Amino acid sequence: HHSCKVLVVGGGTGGCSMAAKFADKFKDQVIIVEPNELHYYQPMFTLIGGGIRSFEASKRLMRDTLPKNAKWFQENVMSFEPPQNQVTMSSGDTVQYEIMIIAMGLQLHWEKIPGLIECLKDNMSGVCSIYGSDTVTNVFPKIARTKSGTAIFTFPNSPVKCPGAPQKIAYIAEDYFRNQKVRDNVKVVYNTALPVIFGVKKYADALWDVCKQRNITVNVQTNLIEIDPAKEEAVFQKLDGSNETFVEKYSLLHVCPPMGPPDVLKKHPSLTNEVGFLSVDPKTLRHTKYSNIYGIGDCISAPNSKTMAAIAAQGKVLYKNIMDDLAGKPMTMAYNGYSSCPLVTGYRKCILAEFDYNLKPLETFPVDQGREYFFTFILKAYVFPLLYWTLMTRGKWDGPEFFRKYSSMIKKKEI
Ligand code: FAD
Ligand code: UQ1
Repeated sequence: HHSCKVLVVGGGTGGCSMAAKFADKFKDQVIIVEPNELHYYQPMFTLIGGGIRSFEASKRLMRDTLPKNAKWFQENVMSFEPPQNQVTMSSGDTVQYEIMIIAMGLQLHWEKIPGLIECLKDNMSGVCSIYGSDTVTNVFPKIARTKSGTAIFTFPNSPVKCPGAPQKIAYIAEDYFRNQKVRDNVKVVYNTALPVIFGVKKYADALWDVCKQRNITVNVQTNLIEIDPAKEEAVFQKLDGSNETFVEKYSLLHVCPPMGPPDVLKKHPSLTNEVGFLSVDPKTLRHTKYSNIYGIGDCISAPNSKTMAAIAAQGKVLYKNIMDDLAGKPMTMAYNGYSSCPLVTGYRKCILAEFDYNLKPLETFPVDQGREYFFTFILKAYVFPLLYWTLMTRGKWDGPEFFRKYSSMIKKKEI
């Protein structure tokens, strides 16, 4: 039975970066509970799917990624006992904490689409997904094999991590078909359960233009509900109130699976909101009921877009707020909902969306980021991964706020 000053549940992006920050401050007083042997840089999965980066570049040993001056238990948290400031791990051991940070991410629900799991396992089927560490390497071979028919890309009826990724892979595949001179024989379709192509109007307008120019069919309020592997047919349901279903034949089907908060969290209604996300104040990121519990990343109730870029901004706020609180001072920092999504639109271009809780653009660079650029593609493919492994996992990357302030000064001087 163990105890610590700061307990971090989950050693992914949010957990690792927060553990690193606190382990620097409180040496050997931080415990991380994380079951996985490997740590993935998930934003690279999109590029692996496009044959742009290697799977190897996306993964490291968890042991080499988590901070050395913290204690790691390679286990699952099985239950929370907040009144006792305690969690129980898979071994049956308990950990007591002064402060707990929950960073458990999202759970993928492959099982919610009948037919999906068996199709993904079948190398000969046209069904693939960049969302799983065990499915991502199959994506590029399946795209490369597609020479005719319909390539369908889906977005589910649930919150997802990196809501741009399901369409990025569509743009990359479309570009690939073009380069391979098979584009005329392949119909490219993006079917999304959402009523919009993207939540922020400025970037949505830009993406509609991309789709129109490149003859990509976009169907909104169109939700994948089943796959028939034998017939190579996907079943969709319209979410426009009619609930009508229809089938579409595919030669390639890229699926973004439904997602939701981890089951372990859902078991504890006192910790979550009505749909099972960790209930935190959207500004301070402190739990709404328990004052020594905090949350970061994909598992929290804050209504930001769930990305790594958001976590960088959240981490800065969370660290400062917890330090203030420990010092008996009021919390002074508020998270503004910053999130960012590098919308890769082809092999050499990208629209770098950045925005806040109000879905208003909040751009870093002194250019119009609603347009496609090569430099933003280079950032996404080569600079952000480097930033991640060298700075963010060590608790030393708080997002581009500093650059943003600097470039808005440049912009103002221009006027
Ligand atoms: P995760 O990093 O998923 O970590 C959660 C951790 O909690 C896991 O390691 C898990 O093992 C652990 N855990 C779960 N249950 C338990 C338990 N019971 N006990 C202990 N530990 C547990 N973001 C961007 O900013 N830009 C992008 O371009 C981008 N592209 C993406 C593309 C794809 C295909 C994907 C999948 C994601 C992308 N993201 C992107 C999103 C980004 O990767 C995630 O938002 C981020 O990694 C979430 O971090 P997290 O710490 O909340 O969760
Ligand atoms: C970011 O900070 C980040 O974390 C390393 C990402 O993760 C993959 C991102 O995709 C983006 C866009 C950012 C934001 C950074 C800049 C310079 C705009």
